[in-house]
Amino acid sequence: MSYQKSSFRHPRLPVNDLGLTQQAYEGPLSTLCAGCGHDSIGAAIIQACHELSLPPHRIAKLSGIGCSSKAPTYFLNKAHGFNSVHGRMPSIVTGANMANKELTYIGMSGDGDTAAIGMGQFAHVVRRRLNMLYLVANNGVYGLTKGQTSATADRGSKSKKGEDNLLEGIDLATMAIQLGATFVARSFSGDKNELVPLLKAALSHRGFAFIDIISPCVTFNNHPGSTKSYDYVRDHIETASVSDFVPVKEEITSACPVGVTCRDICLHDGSIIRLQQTGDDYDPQNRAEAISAVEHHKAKGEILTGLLYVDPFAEDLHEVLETSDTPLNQLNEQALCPGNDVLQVINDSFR
Ligand SMILES: Cc1ncc(C[n+]2csc(CCOP(=O)(O)OP(=O)(O)O)c2C)c(N)n1
Ligand code: SF4
Ligand SMILES: [Mg+2]
Repeated sequence: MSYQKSSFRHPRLPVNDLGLTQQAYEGPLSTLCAGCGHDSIGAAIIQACHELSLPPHRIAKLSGIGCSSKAPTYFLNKAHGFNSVHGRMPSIVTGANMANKELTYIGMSGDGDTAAIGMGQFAHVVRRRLNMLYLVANNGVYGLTKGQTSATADRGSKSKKGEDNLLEGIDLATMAIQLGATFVARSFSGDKNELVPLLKAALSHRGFAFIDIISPCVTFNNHPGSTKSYDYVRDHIETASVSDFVPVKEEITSACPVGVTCRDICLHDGSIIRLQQTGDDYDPQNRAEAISAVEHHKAKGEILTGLLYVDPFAEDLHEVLETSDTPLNQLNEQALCPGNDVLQVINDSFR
């Protein structure tokens, strides 16, 4: 169900390179609970896609089942959309991406959708390095089905009724790094300043980009004792590196602040991720270091956010499989059925 949203916007709203205001990237009014982190993620996606000047109709948003998977309804109204079965978004996005490599693919999932029923699918889409942005809106509960503890809930955190979670939580970010993701970050729905540049960098990355976004559920998991509440996350965040994203068209004008070390990582299209190193000299291009840094901070009760790992020049699945440059729906009959002579050559090659 969706309600009417006023279409009035200030006439002097800024436009992007396509001449579009942010309104062209919005969706209908959200029916999620007021204050749900998932809507803040939606707002960050709208801002990131607008600032990158992505044509909205060249984006495909896909999801599974859950409040998080319902959230794409409320952004990118003009994009292609597919709300799939619980935990099955990776299969659908793989099929769509293999058939048409020209769209920008955004998969939105939840911690239940990915870390439980969809875990097998998640592992393989990461391993295949599909060229997409995979987001998990991680609230530590099954929000849609009224707040059962999920597989990402931290050991020792308490449910709303006060029960201890006795089991170890799954860390999807370290898992994604281990499984071969080539861009991995963690962020917080309540920190747009960090999230928007990460989304822009992830959308510009060629290969499998994963962002684990802690996204509090205000209805079932925002109490004292929860480690996915707004208060807890704000008090325990440690940033690996503050990142800024400079698209290929723009000149880098911002100088590094005095006393801060900056590291620029150039992506395949020439755009740049600028990292301001904080206390530790964190190297996001070192897989082993990334995993141990996440574990090290977790052991101290901290949540490490920011860009955790990136391999800017990795191959994506299309390159590995040497797929057709032309989307399948644009191949003509001659290309699809080249005739008996070509068939004969192929058959001979197997003899
Ligand atoms: C095959 C199947 N099993 C179970 C369900 C019930 N179900 C719906 S959403 C959901 C969990 C959603 O949790 P999460 O992905 O974390 O999303 P959230 O609502 O927390 O954003 C479950 C178990 C279902 N819809 N389909
Ligand atoms: S139940 Fe939780 S996750 Fe679902 S919309 Fe409400 S606050 Fe968000
Ligand atoms: Mg959840």
